Amino acid sequence: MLEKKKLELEAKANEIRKLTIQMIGELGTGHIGGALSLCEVLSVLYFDTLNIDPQNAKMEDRDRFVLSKGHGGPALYATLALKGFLPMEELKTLNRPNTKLPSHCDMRLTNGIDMSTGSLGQGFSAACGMAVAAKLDRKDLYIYSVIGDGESQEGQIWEAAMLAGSRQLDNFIAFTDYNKMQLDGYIEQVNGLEPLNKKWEAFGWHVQSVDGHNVEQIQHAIDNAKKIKGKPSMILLDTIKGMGGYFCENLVASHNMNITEDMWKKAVNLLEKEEM
Ligand SMILES: Cc1ncc(C[n+]2csc(CCOP(=O)(O)OP(=O)(O)O)c2C)c(N)n1
Ligand SMILES: [Mg+2]
Repeated sequence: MLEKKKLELEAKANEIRKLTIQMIGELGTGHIGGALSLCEVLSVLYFDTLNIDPQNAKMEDRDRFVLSKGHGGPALYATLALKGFLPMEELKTLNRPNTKLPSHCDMRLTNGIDMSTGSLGQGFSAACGMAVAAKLDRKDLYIYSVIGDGESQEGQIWEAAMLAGSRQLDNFIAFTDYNKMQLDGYIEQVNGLEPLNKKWEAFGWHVQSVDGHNVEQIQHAIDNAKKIKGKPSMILLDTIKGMGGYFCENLVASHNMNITEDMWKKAVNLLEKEEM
């Protein structure tokens, strides 16, 4: 990756992170931990990978992105605003009455959202169906989806995984936000996933593991995935829940927490200082 591109994607990830902290902070509560672990993958997808057009959000042959862990919505809204799908001012309406930006993604409300999600496991199955449909229609496009590690404890994930492997959906590229925590505990204590790479491989997937906060590694893994024929791809993102928020980083309680004005403003200031 060119140095210029890398710096651009890192800067976008930082913008997404700061906006996410501000949005949830202004609201005073929300799923901050699982939103902040997504910033780098969203930056790479929206500012490098996806064939999408903010002027034509429903373009028929666009790539699709499904945030299956729908509670990460705020980070995706920040990304969509930076990309031009939403006015920036709209971010202030997060999860307020009559908003178009509910805490969990809703395709009926938000420009640029391809699937309503929040009931864990369902988004990934819908994404798998989109990949089947694209194959049947002989469309030259990719379906991307992010699932959570806690979400991977849902049986429905593995039904879709089995179908994608069996149908050899090489147009389907998925990521696991492997932040080692779910709603109220550590993944390994609640219901361990390891060896996760071998499980995906056994379901017929091509698997890669990368640092989920390194834009270069994520982009490289997507490039590799696109070269694989006859298999869907899983990219395991080694991430930190609450990444970049001084009050929530690597904290189980960051799943859904209350945030004061002091907390979010200090967090944004600290991130701005790091940029200098
Ligand atoms: C079917 C279903 N069961 C339970 C929940 C409640 N829930 C919301 S988020 C969450 C934990 C998800 O953990 P993970 O996928 O690891 O998310 P992250 O760590 O990225 O926030 C749970 C159990 C839900 N949304 N859907
Ligand atoms: Mg998790």
